[in-house]
Amino acid sequence: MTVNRRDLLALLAAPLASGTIPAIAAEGTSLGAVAAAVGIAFGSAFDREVFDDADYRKLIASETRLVTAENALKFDWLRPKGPDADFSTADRIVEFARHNDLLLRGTTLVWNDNPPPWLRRSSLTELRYLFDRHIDETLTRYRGRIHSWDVVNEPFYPPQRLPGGYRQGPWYDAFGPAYIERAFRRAASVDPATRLVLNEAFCEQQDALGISVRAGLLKLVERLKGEGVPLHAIGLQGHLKPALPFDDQVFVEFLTRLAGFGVDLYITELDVDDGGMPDDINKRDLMVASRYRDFLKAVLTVPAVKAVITWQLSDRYSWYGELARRKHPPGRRPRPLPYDDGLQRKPAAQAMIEALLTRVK
Ligand code: 9MR
Repeated sequence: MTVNRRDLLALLAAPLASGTIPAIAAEGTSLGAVAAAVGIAFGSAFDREVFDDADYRKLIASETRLVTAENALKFDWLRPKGPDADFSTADRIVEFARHNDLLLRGTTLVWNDNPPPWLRRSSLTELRYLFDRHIDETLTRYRGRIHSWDVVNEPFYPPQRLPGGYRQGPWYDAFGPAYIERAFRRAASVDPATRLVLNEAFCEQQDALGISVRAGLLKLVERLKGEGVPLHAIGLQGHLKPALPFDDQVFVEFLTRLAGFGVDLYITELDVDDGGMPDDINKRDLMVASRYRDFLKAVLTVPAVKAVITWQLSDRYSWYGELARRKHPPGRRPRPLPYDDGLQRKPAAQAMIEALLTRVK
C-alpha cells in the first residue's frame, strides 16, 4: 500500500482505531511509506544476516527505503588481516540494496574506534598511506551506488582527555584533528555525487558527556563549513538511553543550530536501551515505545531532519542482543527495536508512525 499526503490528512481527521493507534498502523502500512509521505527517508541498518534469513530480508525490503550497512563497509571488516581488502561481503550488501531499490548508506569510512590489531602495529608513515588508500579504494569501488557516507564517525570522546575532546586512535595519531577535513576533501574528490556525513554519538544525552560532545561538534561543523570543507549532513546516532538524563527540547535547539550551518540532519542509529526497565514485556514495550514517540515528535519539528534510521529493524539482530549473549550468564533478551524477535510489530513501530504523522503540515 502506498500512502500520499491526502491519505494521511484523511487519516488524521478520522477517529483512531483502538483508541490511540491510527488505522494506518493497524493495516500494516510500511514505516517507509508513511515516512516518505511526510518527507522523511526511513530505514534501518542491516548486514549479512539478510543472506540467510528470508523473512528478515522481506521485512527489510518492505519496511525501509534508506538502509545502512551495519558493519560490512567498516575498515576492520574490509581489511581484517592486512591492508588488502576483501570486498566480497560488502559487494553482496550493495547488490542486495540495489536489487530491492533501497538507497544505501555507507558507515563508516574513517573511525578511530575498532582498528584491527594489525593496524595498531603500523608506523605513522604507513598509517598516512593507508588512510588515503582506504578512502580511494572504497569510494571508487562503490562510486554512484552509495546515497551517503559517514565519512567520519564519532570524532569526539572527551573522557580520553585529548585537546578539543577528540577521540584517540590511529587516524588521529597520523594527522591530528586534520584527519577530519582530509577525509572529507578526499572523499568528495573520489565520489562527488555521494552525500558526505559527519556522524556522532551521545548528543541527545543531557549529561556531561552529551553536553561536551555537542559543544565540540558545533565548533567543528562551524569550522569545517567556514573552511569550505565538503560536508552535506550531520548524523546523530540516537542510541537512546532512557536511564540517563535527557532533554528533547535542548536536543531540538542543538539540531536547529546545526541546521543553521546549512547541513541536513539524519538520525542514523536509532534504538532504545531497555536496560533498567521492568522484565514484564508489555510494560517494557510501552516504555520503549513512549521514548521513540517523544524523541521523534521533538526531532521531526526540525525541518532539516531528512532521514530516520533504526539500528537494525528487529530485536533479533540488535547489537544489544549481541552484548547480552556475550555476558556470563547471558542477560535477558533486549527489546530495543520496532519489530520483535518473531518479526512482529511492537508498540514502538506504532509510536513511530504516530510521531511521523505529526509532521503532516
Ligand atoms: O552494531 C555494530 C556491532 O555489530 C559492531 O560489532 C560494532 C563494532 O564495529 O559496531 C556496532 O555499531 C556501532 C556503530 O558502528 C557506531 N555507533 C555505535 C554502534 C553500536 O555500538
